[in-house]
Amino acid sequence: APPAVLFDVDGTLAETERDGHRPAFNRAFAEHGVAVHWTPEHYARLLRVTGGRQRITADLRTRGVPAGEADRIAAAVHRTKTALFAEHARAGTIPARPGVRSLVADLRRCGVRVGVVTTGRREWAEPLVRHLIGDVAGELAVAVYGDDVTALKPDPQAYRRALRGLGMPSACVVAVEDSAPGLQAARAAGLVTVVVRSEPTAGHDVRGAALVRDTFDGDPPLDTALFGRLLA
Ligand code: XBP
Ligand code: MG
Repeated sequence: APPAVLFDVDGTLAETERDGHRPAFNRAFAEHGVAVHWTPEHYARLLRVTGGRQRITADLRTRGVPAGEADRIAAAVHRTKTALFAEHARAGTIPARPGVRSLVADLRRCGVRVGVVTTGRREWAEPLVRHLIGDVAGELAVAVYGDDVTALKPDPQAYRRALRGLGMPSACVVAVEDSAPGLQAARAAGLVTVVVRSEPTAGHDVRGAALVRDTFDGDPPLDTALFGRLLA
């Protein structure tokens, strides 16, 4: 069996984008009097830019807002978005993707260490992860957030940090991701990666994944034995 499995958060543990992040961005735009509203279709394209603040800046730039002003607006709007989504996450009402909890339970029963690697902000990600699969004070072996790194996914920095936290070489660890940038980050850190595609990442190029699924349920089941075979 693999000694550790590292899970991405957004799109992997939960479908956070559609009912979570996107409405929070839109509410934050409205609160700041910024005349921008992201539709699901537009937002799916914007997900190519990782990091919420960077995503806002990129969108404003395409609307002709000068760089300095775009950065300033993005910082303010993103602060509000982060607070709004953190409140949502703390309420504990965001469900895990079907099959996630049973996979994590199976891994733990077999002695596999479980961690999370996200480049989203700690302010919302920590409470969300706590409700879904626990925290580092309890059952999580390691947790890396966007605040812990200087370069977001697809940069491998967050995964390298998690490996240091685990004290394990990449050869003993499987990553679970839903997106192309996440897969690139994990692969660049040397990890065997399982991709379970989510709603907004259905069309992503995920070549290089050891296994690609559209759901956590399915045949053969994603379990400790299957993850172990991927490392063998
Ligand atoms: C998720 C993201 C994040 C969230 C927003 O990517 O791209 O930017 O959409 O989070 P991944 P913040 O699943 O690969 O981690 O607003 O906190 O940046
Ligand atoms: Mg993701």
